[in-house]
Amino acid sequence: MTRKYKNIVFLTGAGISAESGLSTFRSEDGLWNKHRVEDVATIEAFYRNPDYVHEFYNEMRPEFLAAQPNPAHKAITTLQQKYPAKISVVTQNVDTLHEKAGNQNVYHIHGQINQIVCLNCGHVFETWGEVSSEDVCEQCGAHAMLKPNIVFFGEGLLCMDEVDRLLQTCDLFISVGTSGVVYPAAGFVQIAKMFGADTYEFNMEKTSNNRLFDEHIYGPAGTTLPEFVKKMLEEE
Ligand code: BV8
Repeated sequence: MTRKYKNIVFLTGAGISAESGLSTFRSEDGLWNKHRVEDVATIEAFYRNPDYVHEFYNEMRPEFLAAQPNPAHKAITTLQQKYPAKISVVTQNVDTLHEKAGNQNVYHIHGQINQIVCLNCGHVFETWGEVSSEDVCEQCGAHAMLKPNIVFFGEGLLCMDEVDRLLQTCDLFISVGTSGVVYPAAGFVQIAKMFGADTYEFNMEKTSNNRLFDEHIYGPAGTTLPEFVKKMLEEE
């Protein structure tokens, strides 16, 4: 790696939080093997049975609140503090481990588990507690209109205007811990590549997007990403 980068974009998935003890989605013991996606993570499921979906996220919140960032999250903070470039984190994760690690410029394109949105007025508020369809919106008072501020299948992504701009101006695109099966996030590497970025994939194994990356670094991100950042800073 000899190029001096000016605009770096990380795309992270559940794999970067695996070493913090949070389940991924599509591994053998993943979240989606315990629940049918269509029962908990689609907008139709939410309208069909809001309390079943609320319960799914109510149960997840305490674990997410207790989880601590691992060396992979912290390596991004180190790079942001020491490498002279604009470094952004586009995450599919709904946990707050990037923030807990001190990462800046974090964009949660699939939302956040500690945020609730009112479908009546659009007000977003934070809570780590339980939510049900009985609750009313603190802003407009609407009843039974609160939804986890999480992007379900069939819903548009958040922060996409900013993310599009980042992808079109980045010269280094680093994917960490995502299986590359959920769109449009899985297509971000193609946009970055089209605009001239070098592309790196950090994973435990080959992913469906494998051929779109210039470099592949296999192994647990808690080990491989700190090593990569150390090397980048040595060459700086
Ligand atoms: C949209 C919310 C339009 C819940 C999530 C047919 C073809 C193509 C696309 C589609 C299609 N039919 C429908 C679609 C679109 C659909 C989609 O992509 N479906 C796929 C499944 C076929 N996408 C959507 O619906 C999106 N919306 O398109 O809207 C639109 C536009 C405008 C207006 C209206 C509508 C919405 C997508 C978001 C869905 N919500 N989650 C929740 O998070 O609780 S997706 C869910 O998957 C999570 O958000 C998660 O972040 C995301 C991706 O999963 P990963 O993070 O990659 O996790 P996974 O377990 O899969 O992989 C972990 C990886 O880590 C593995 O590779 C593993 O090897 C690696 N790993 C593990 N440990 C480590 C590690 N790596 C390194 N170190 C380790 N230690």
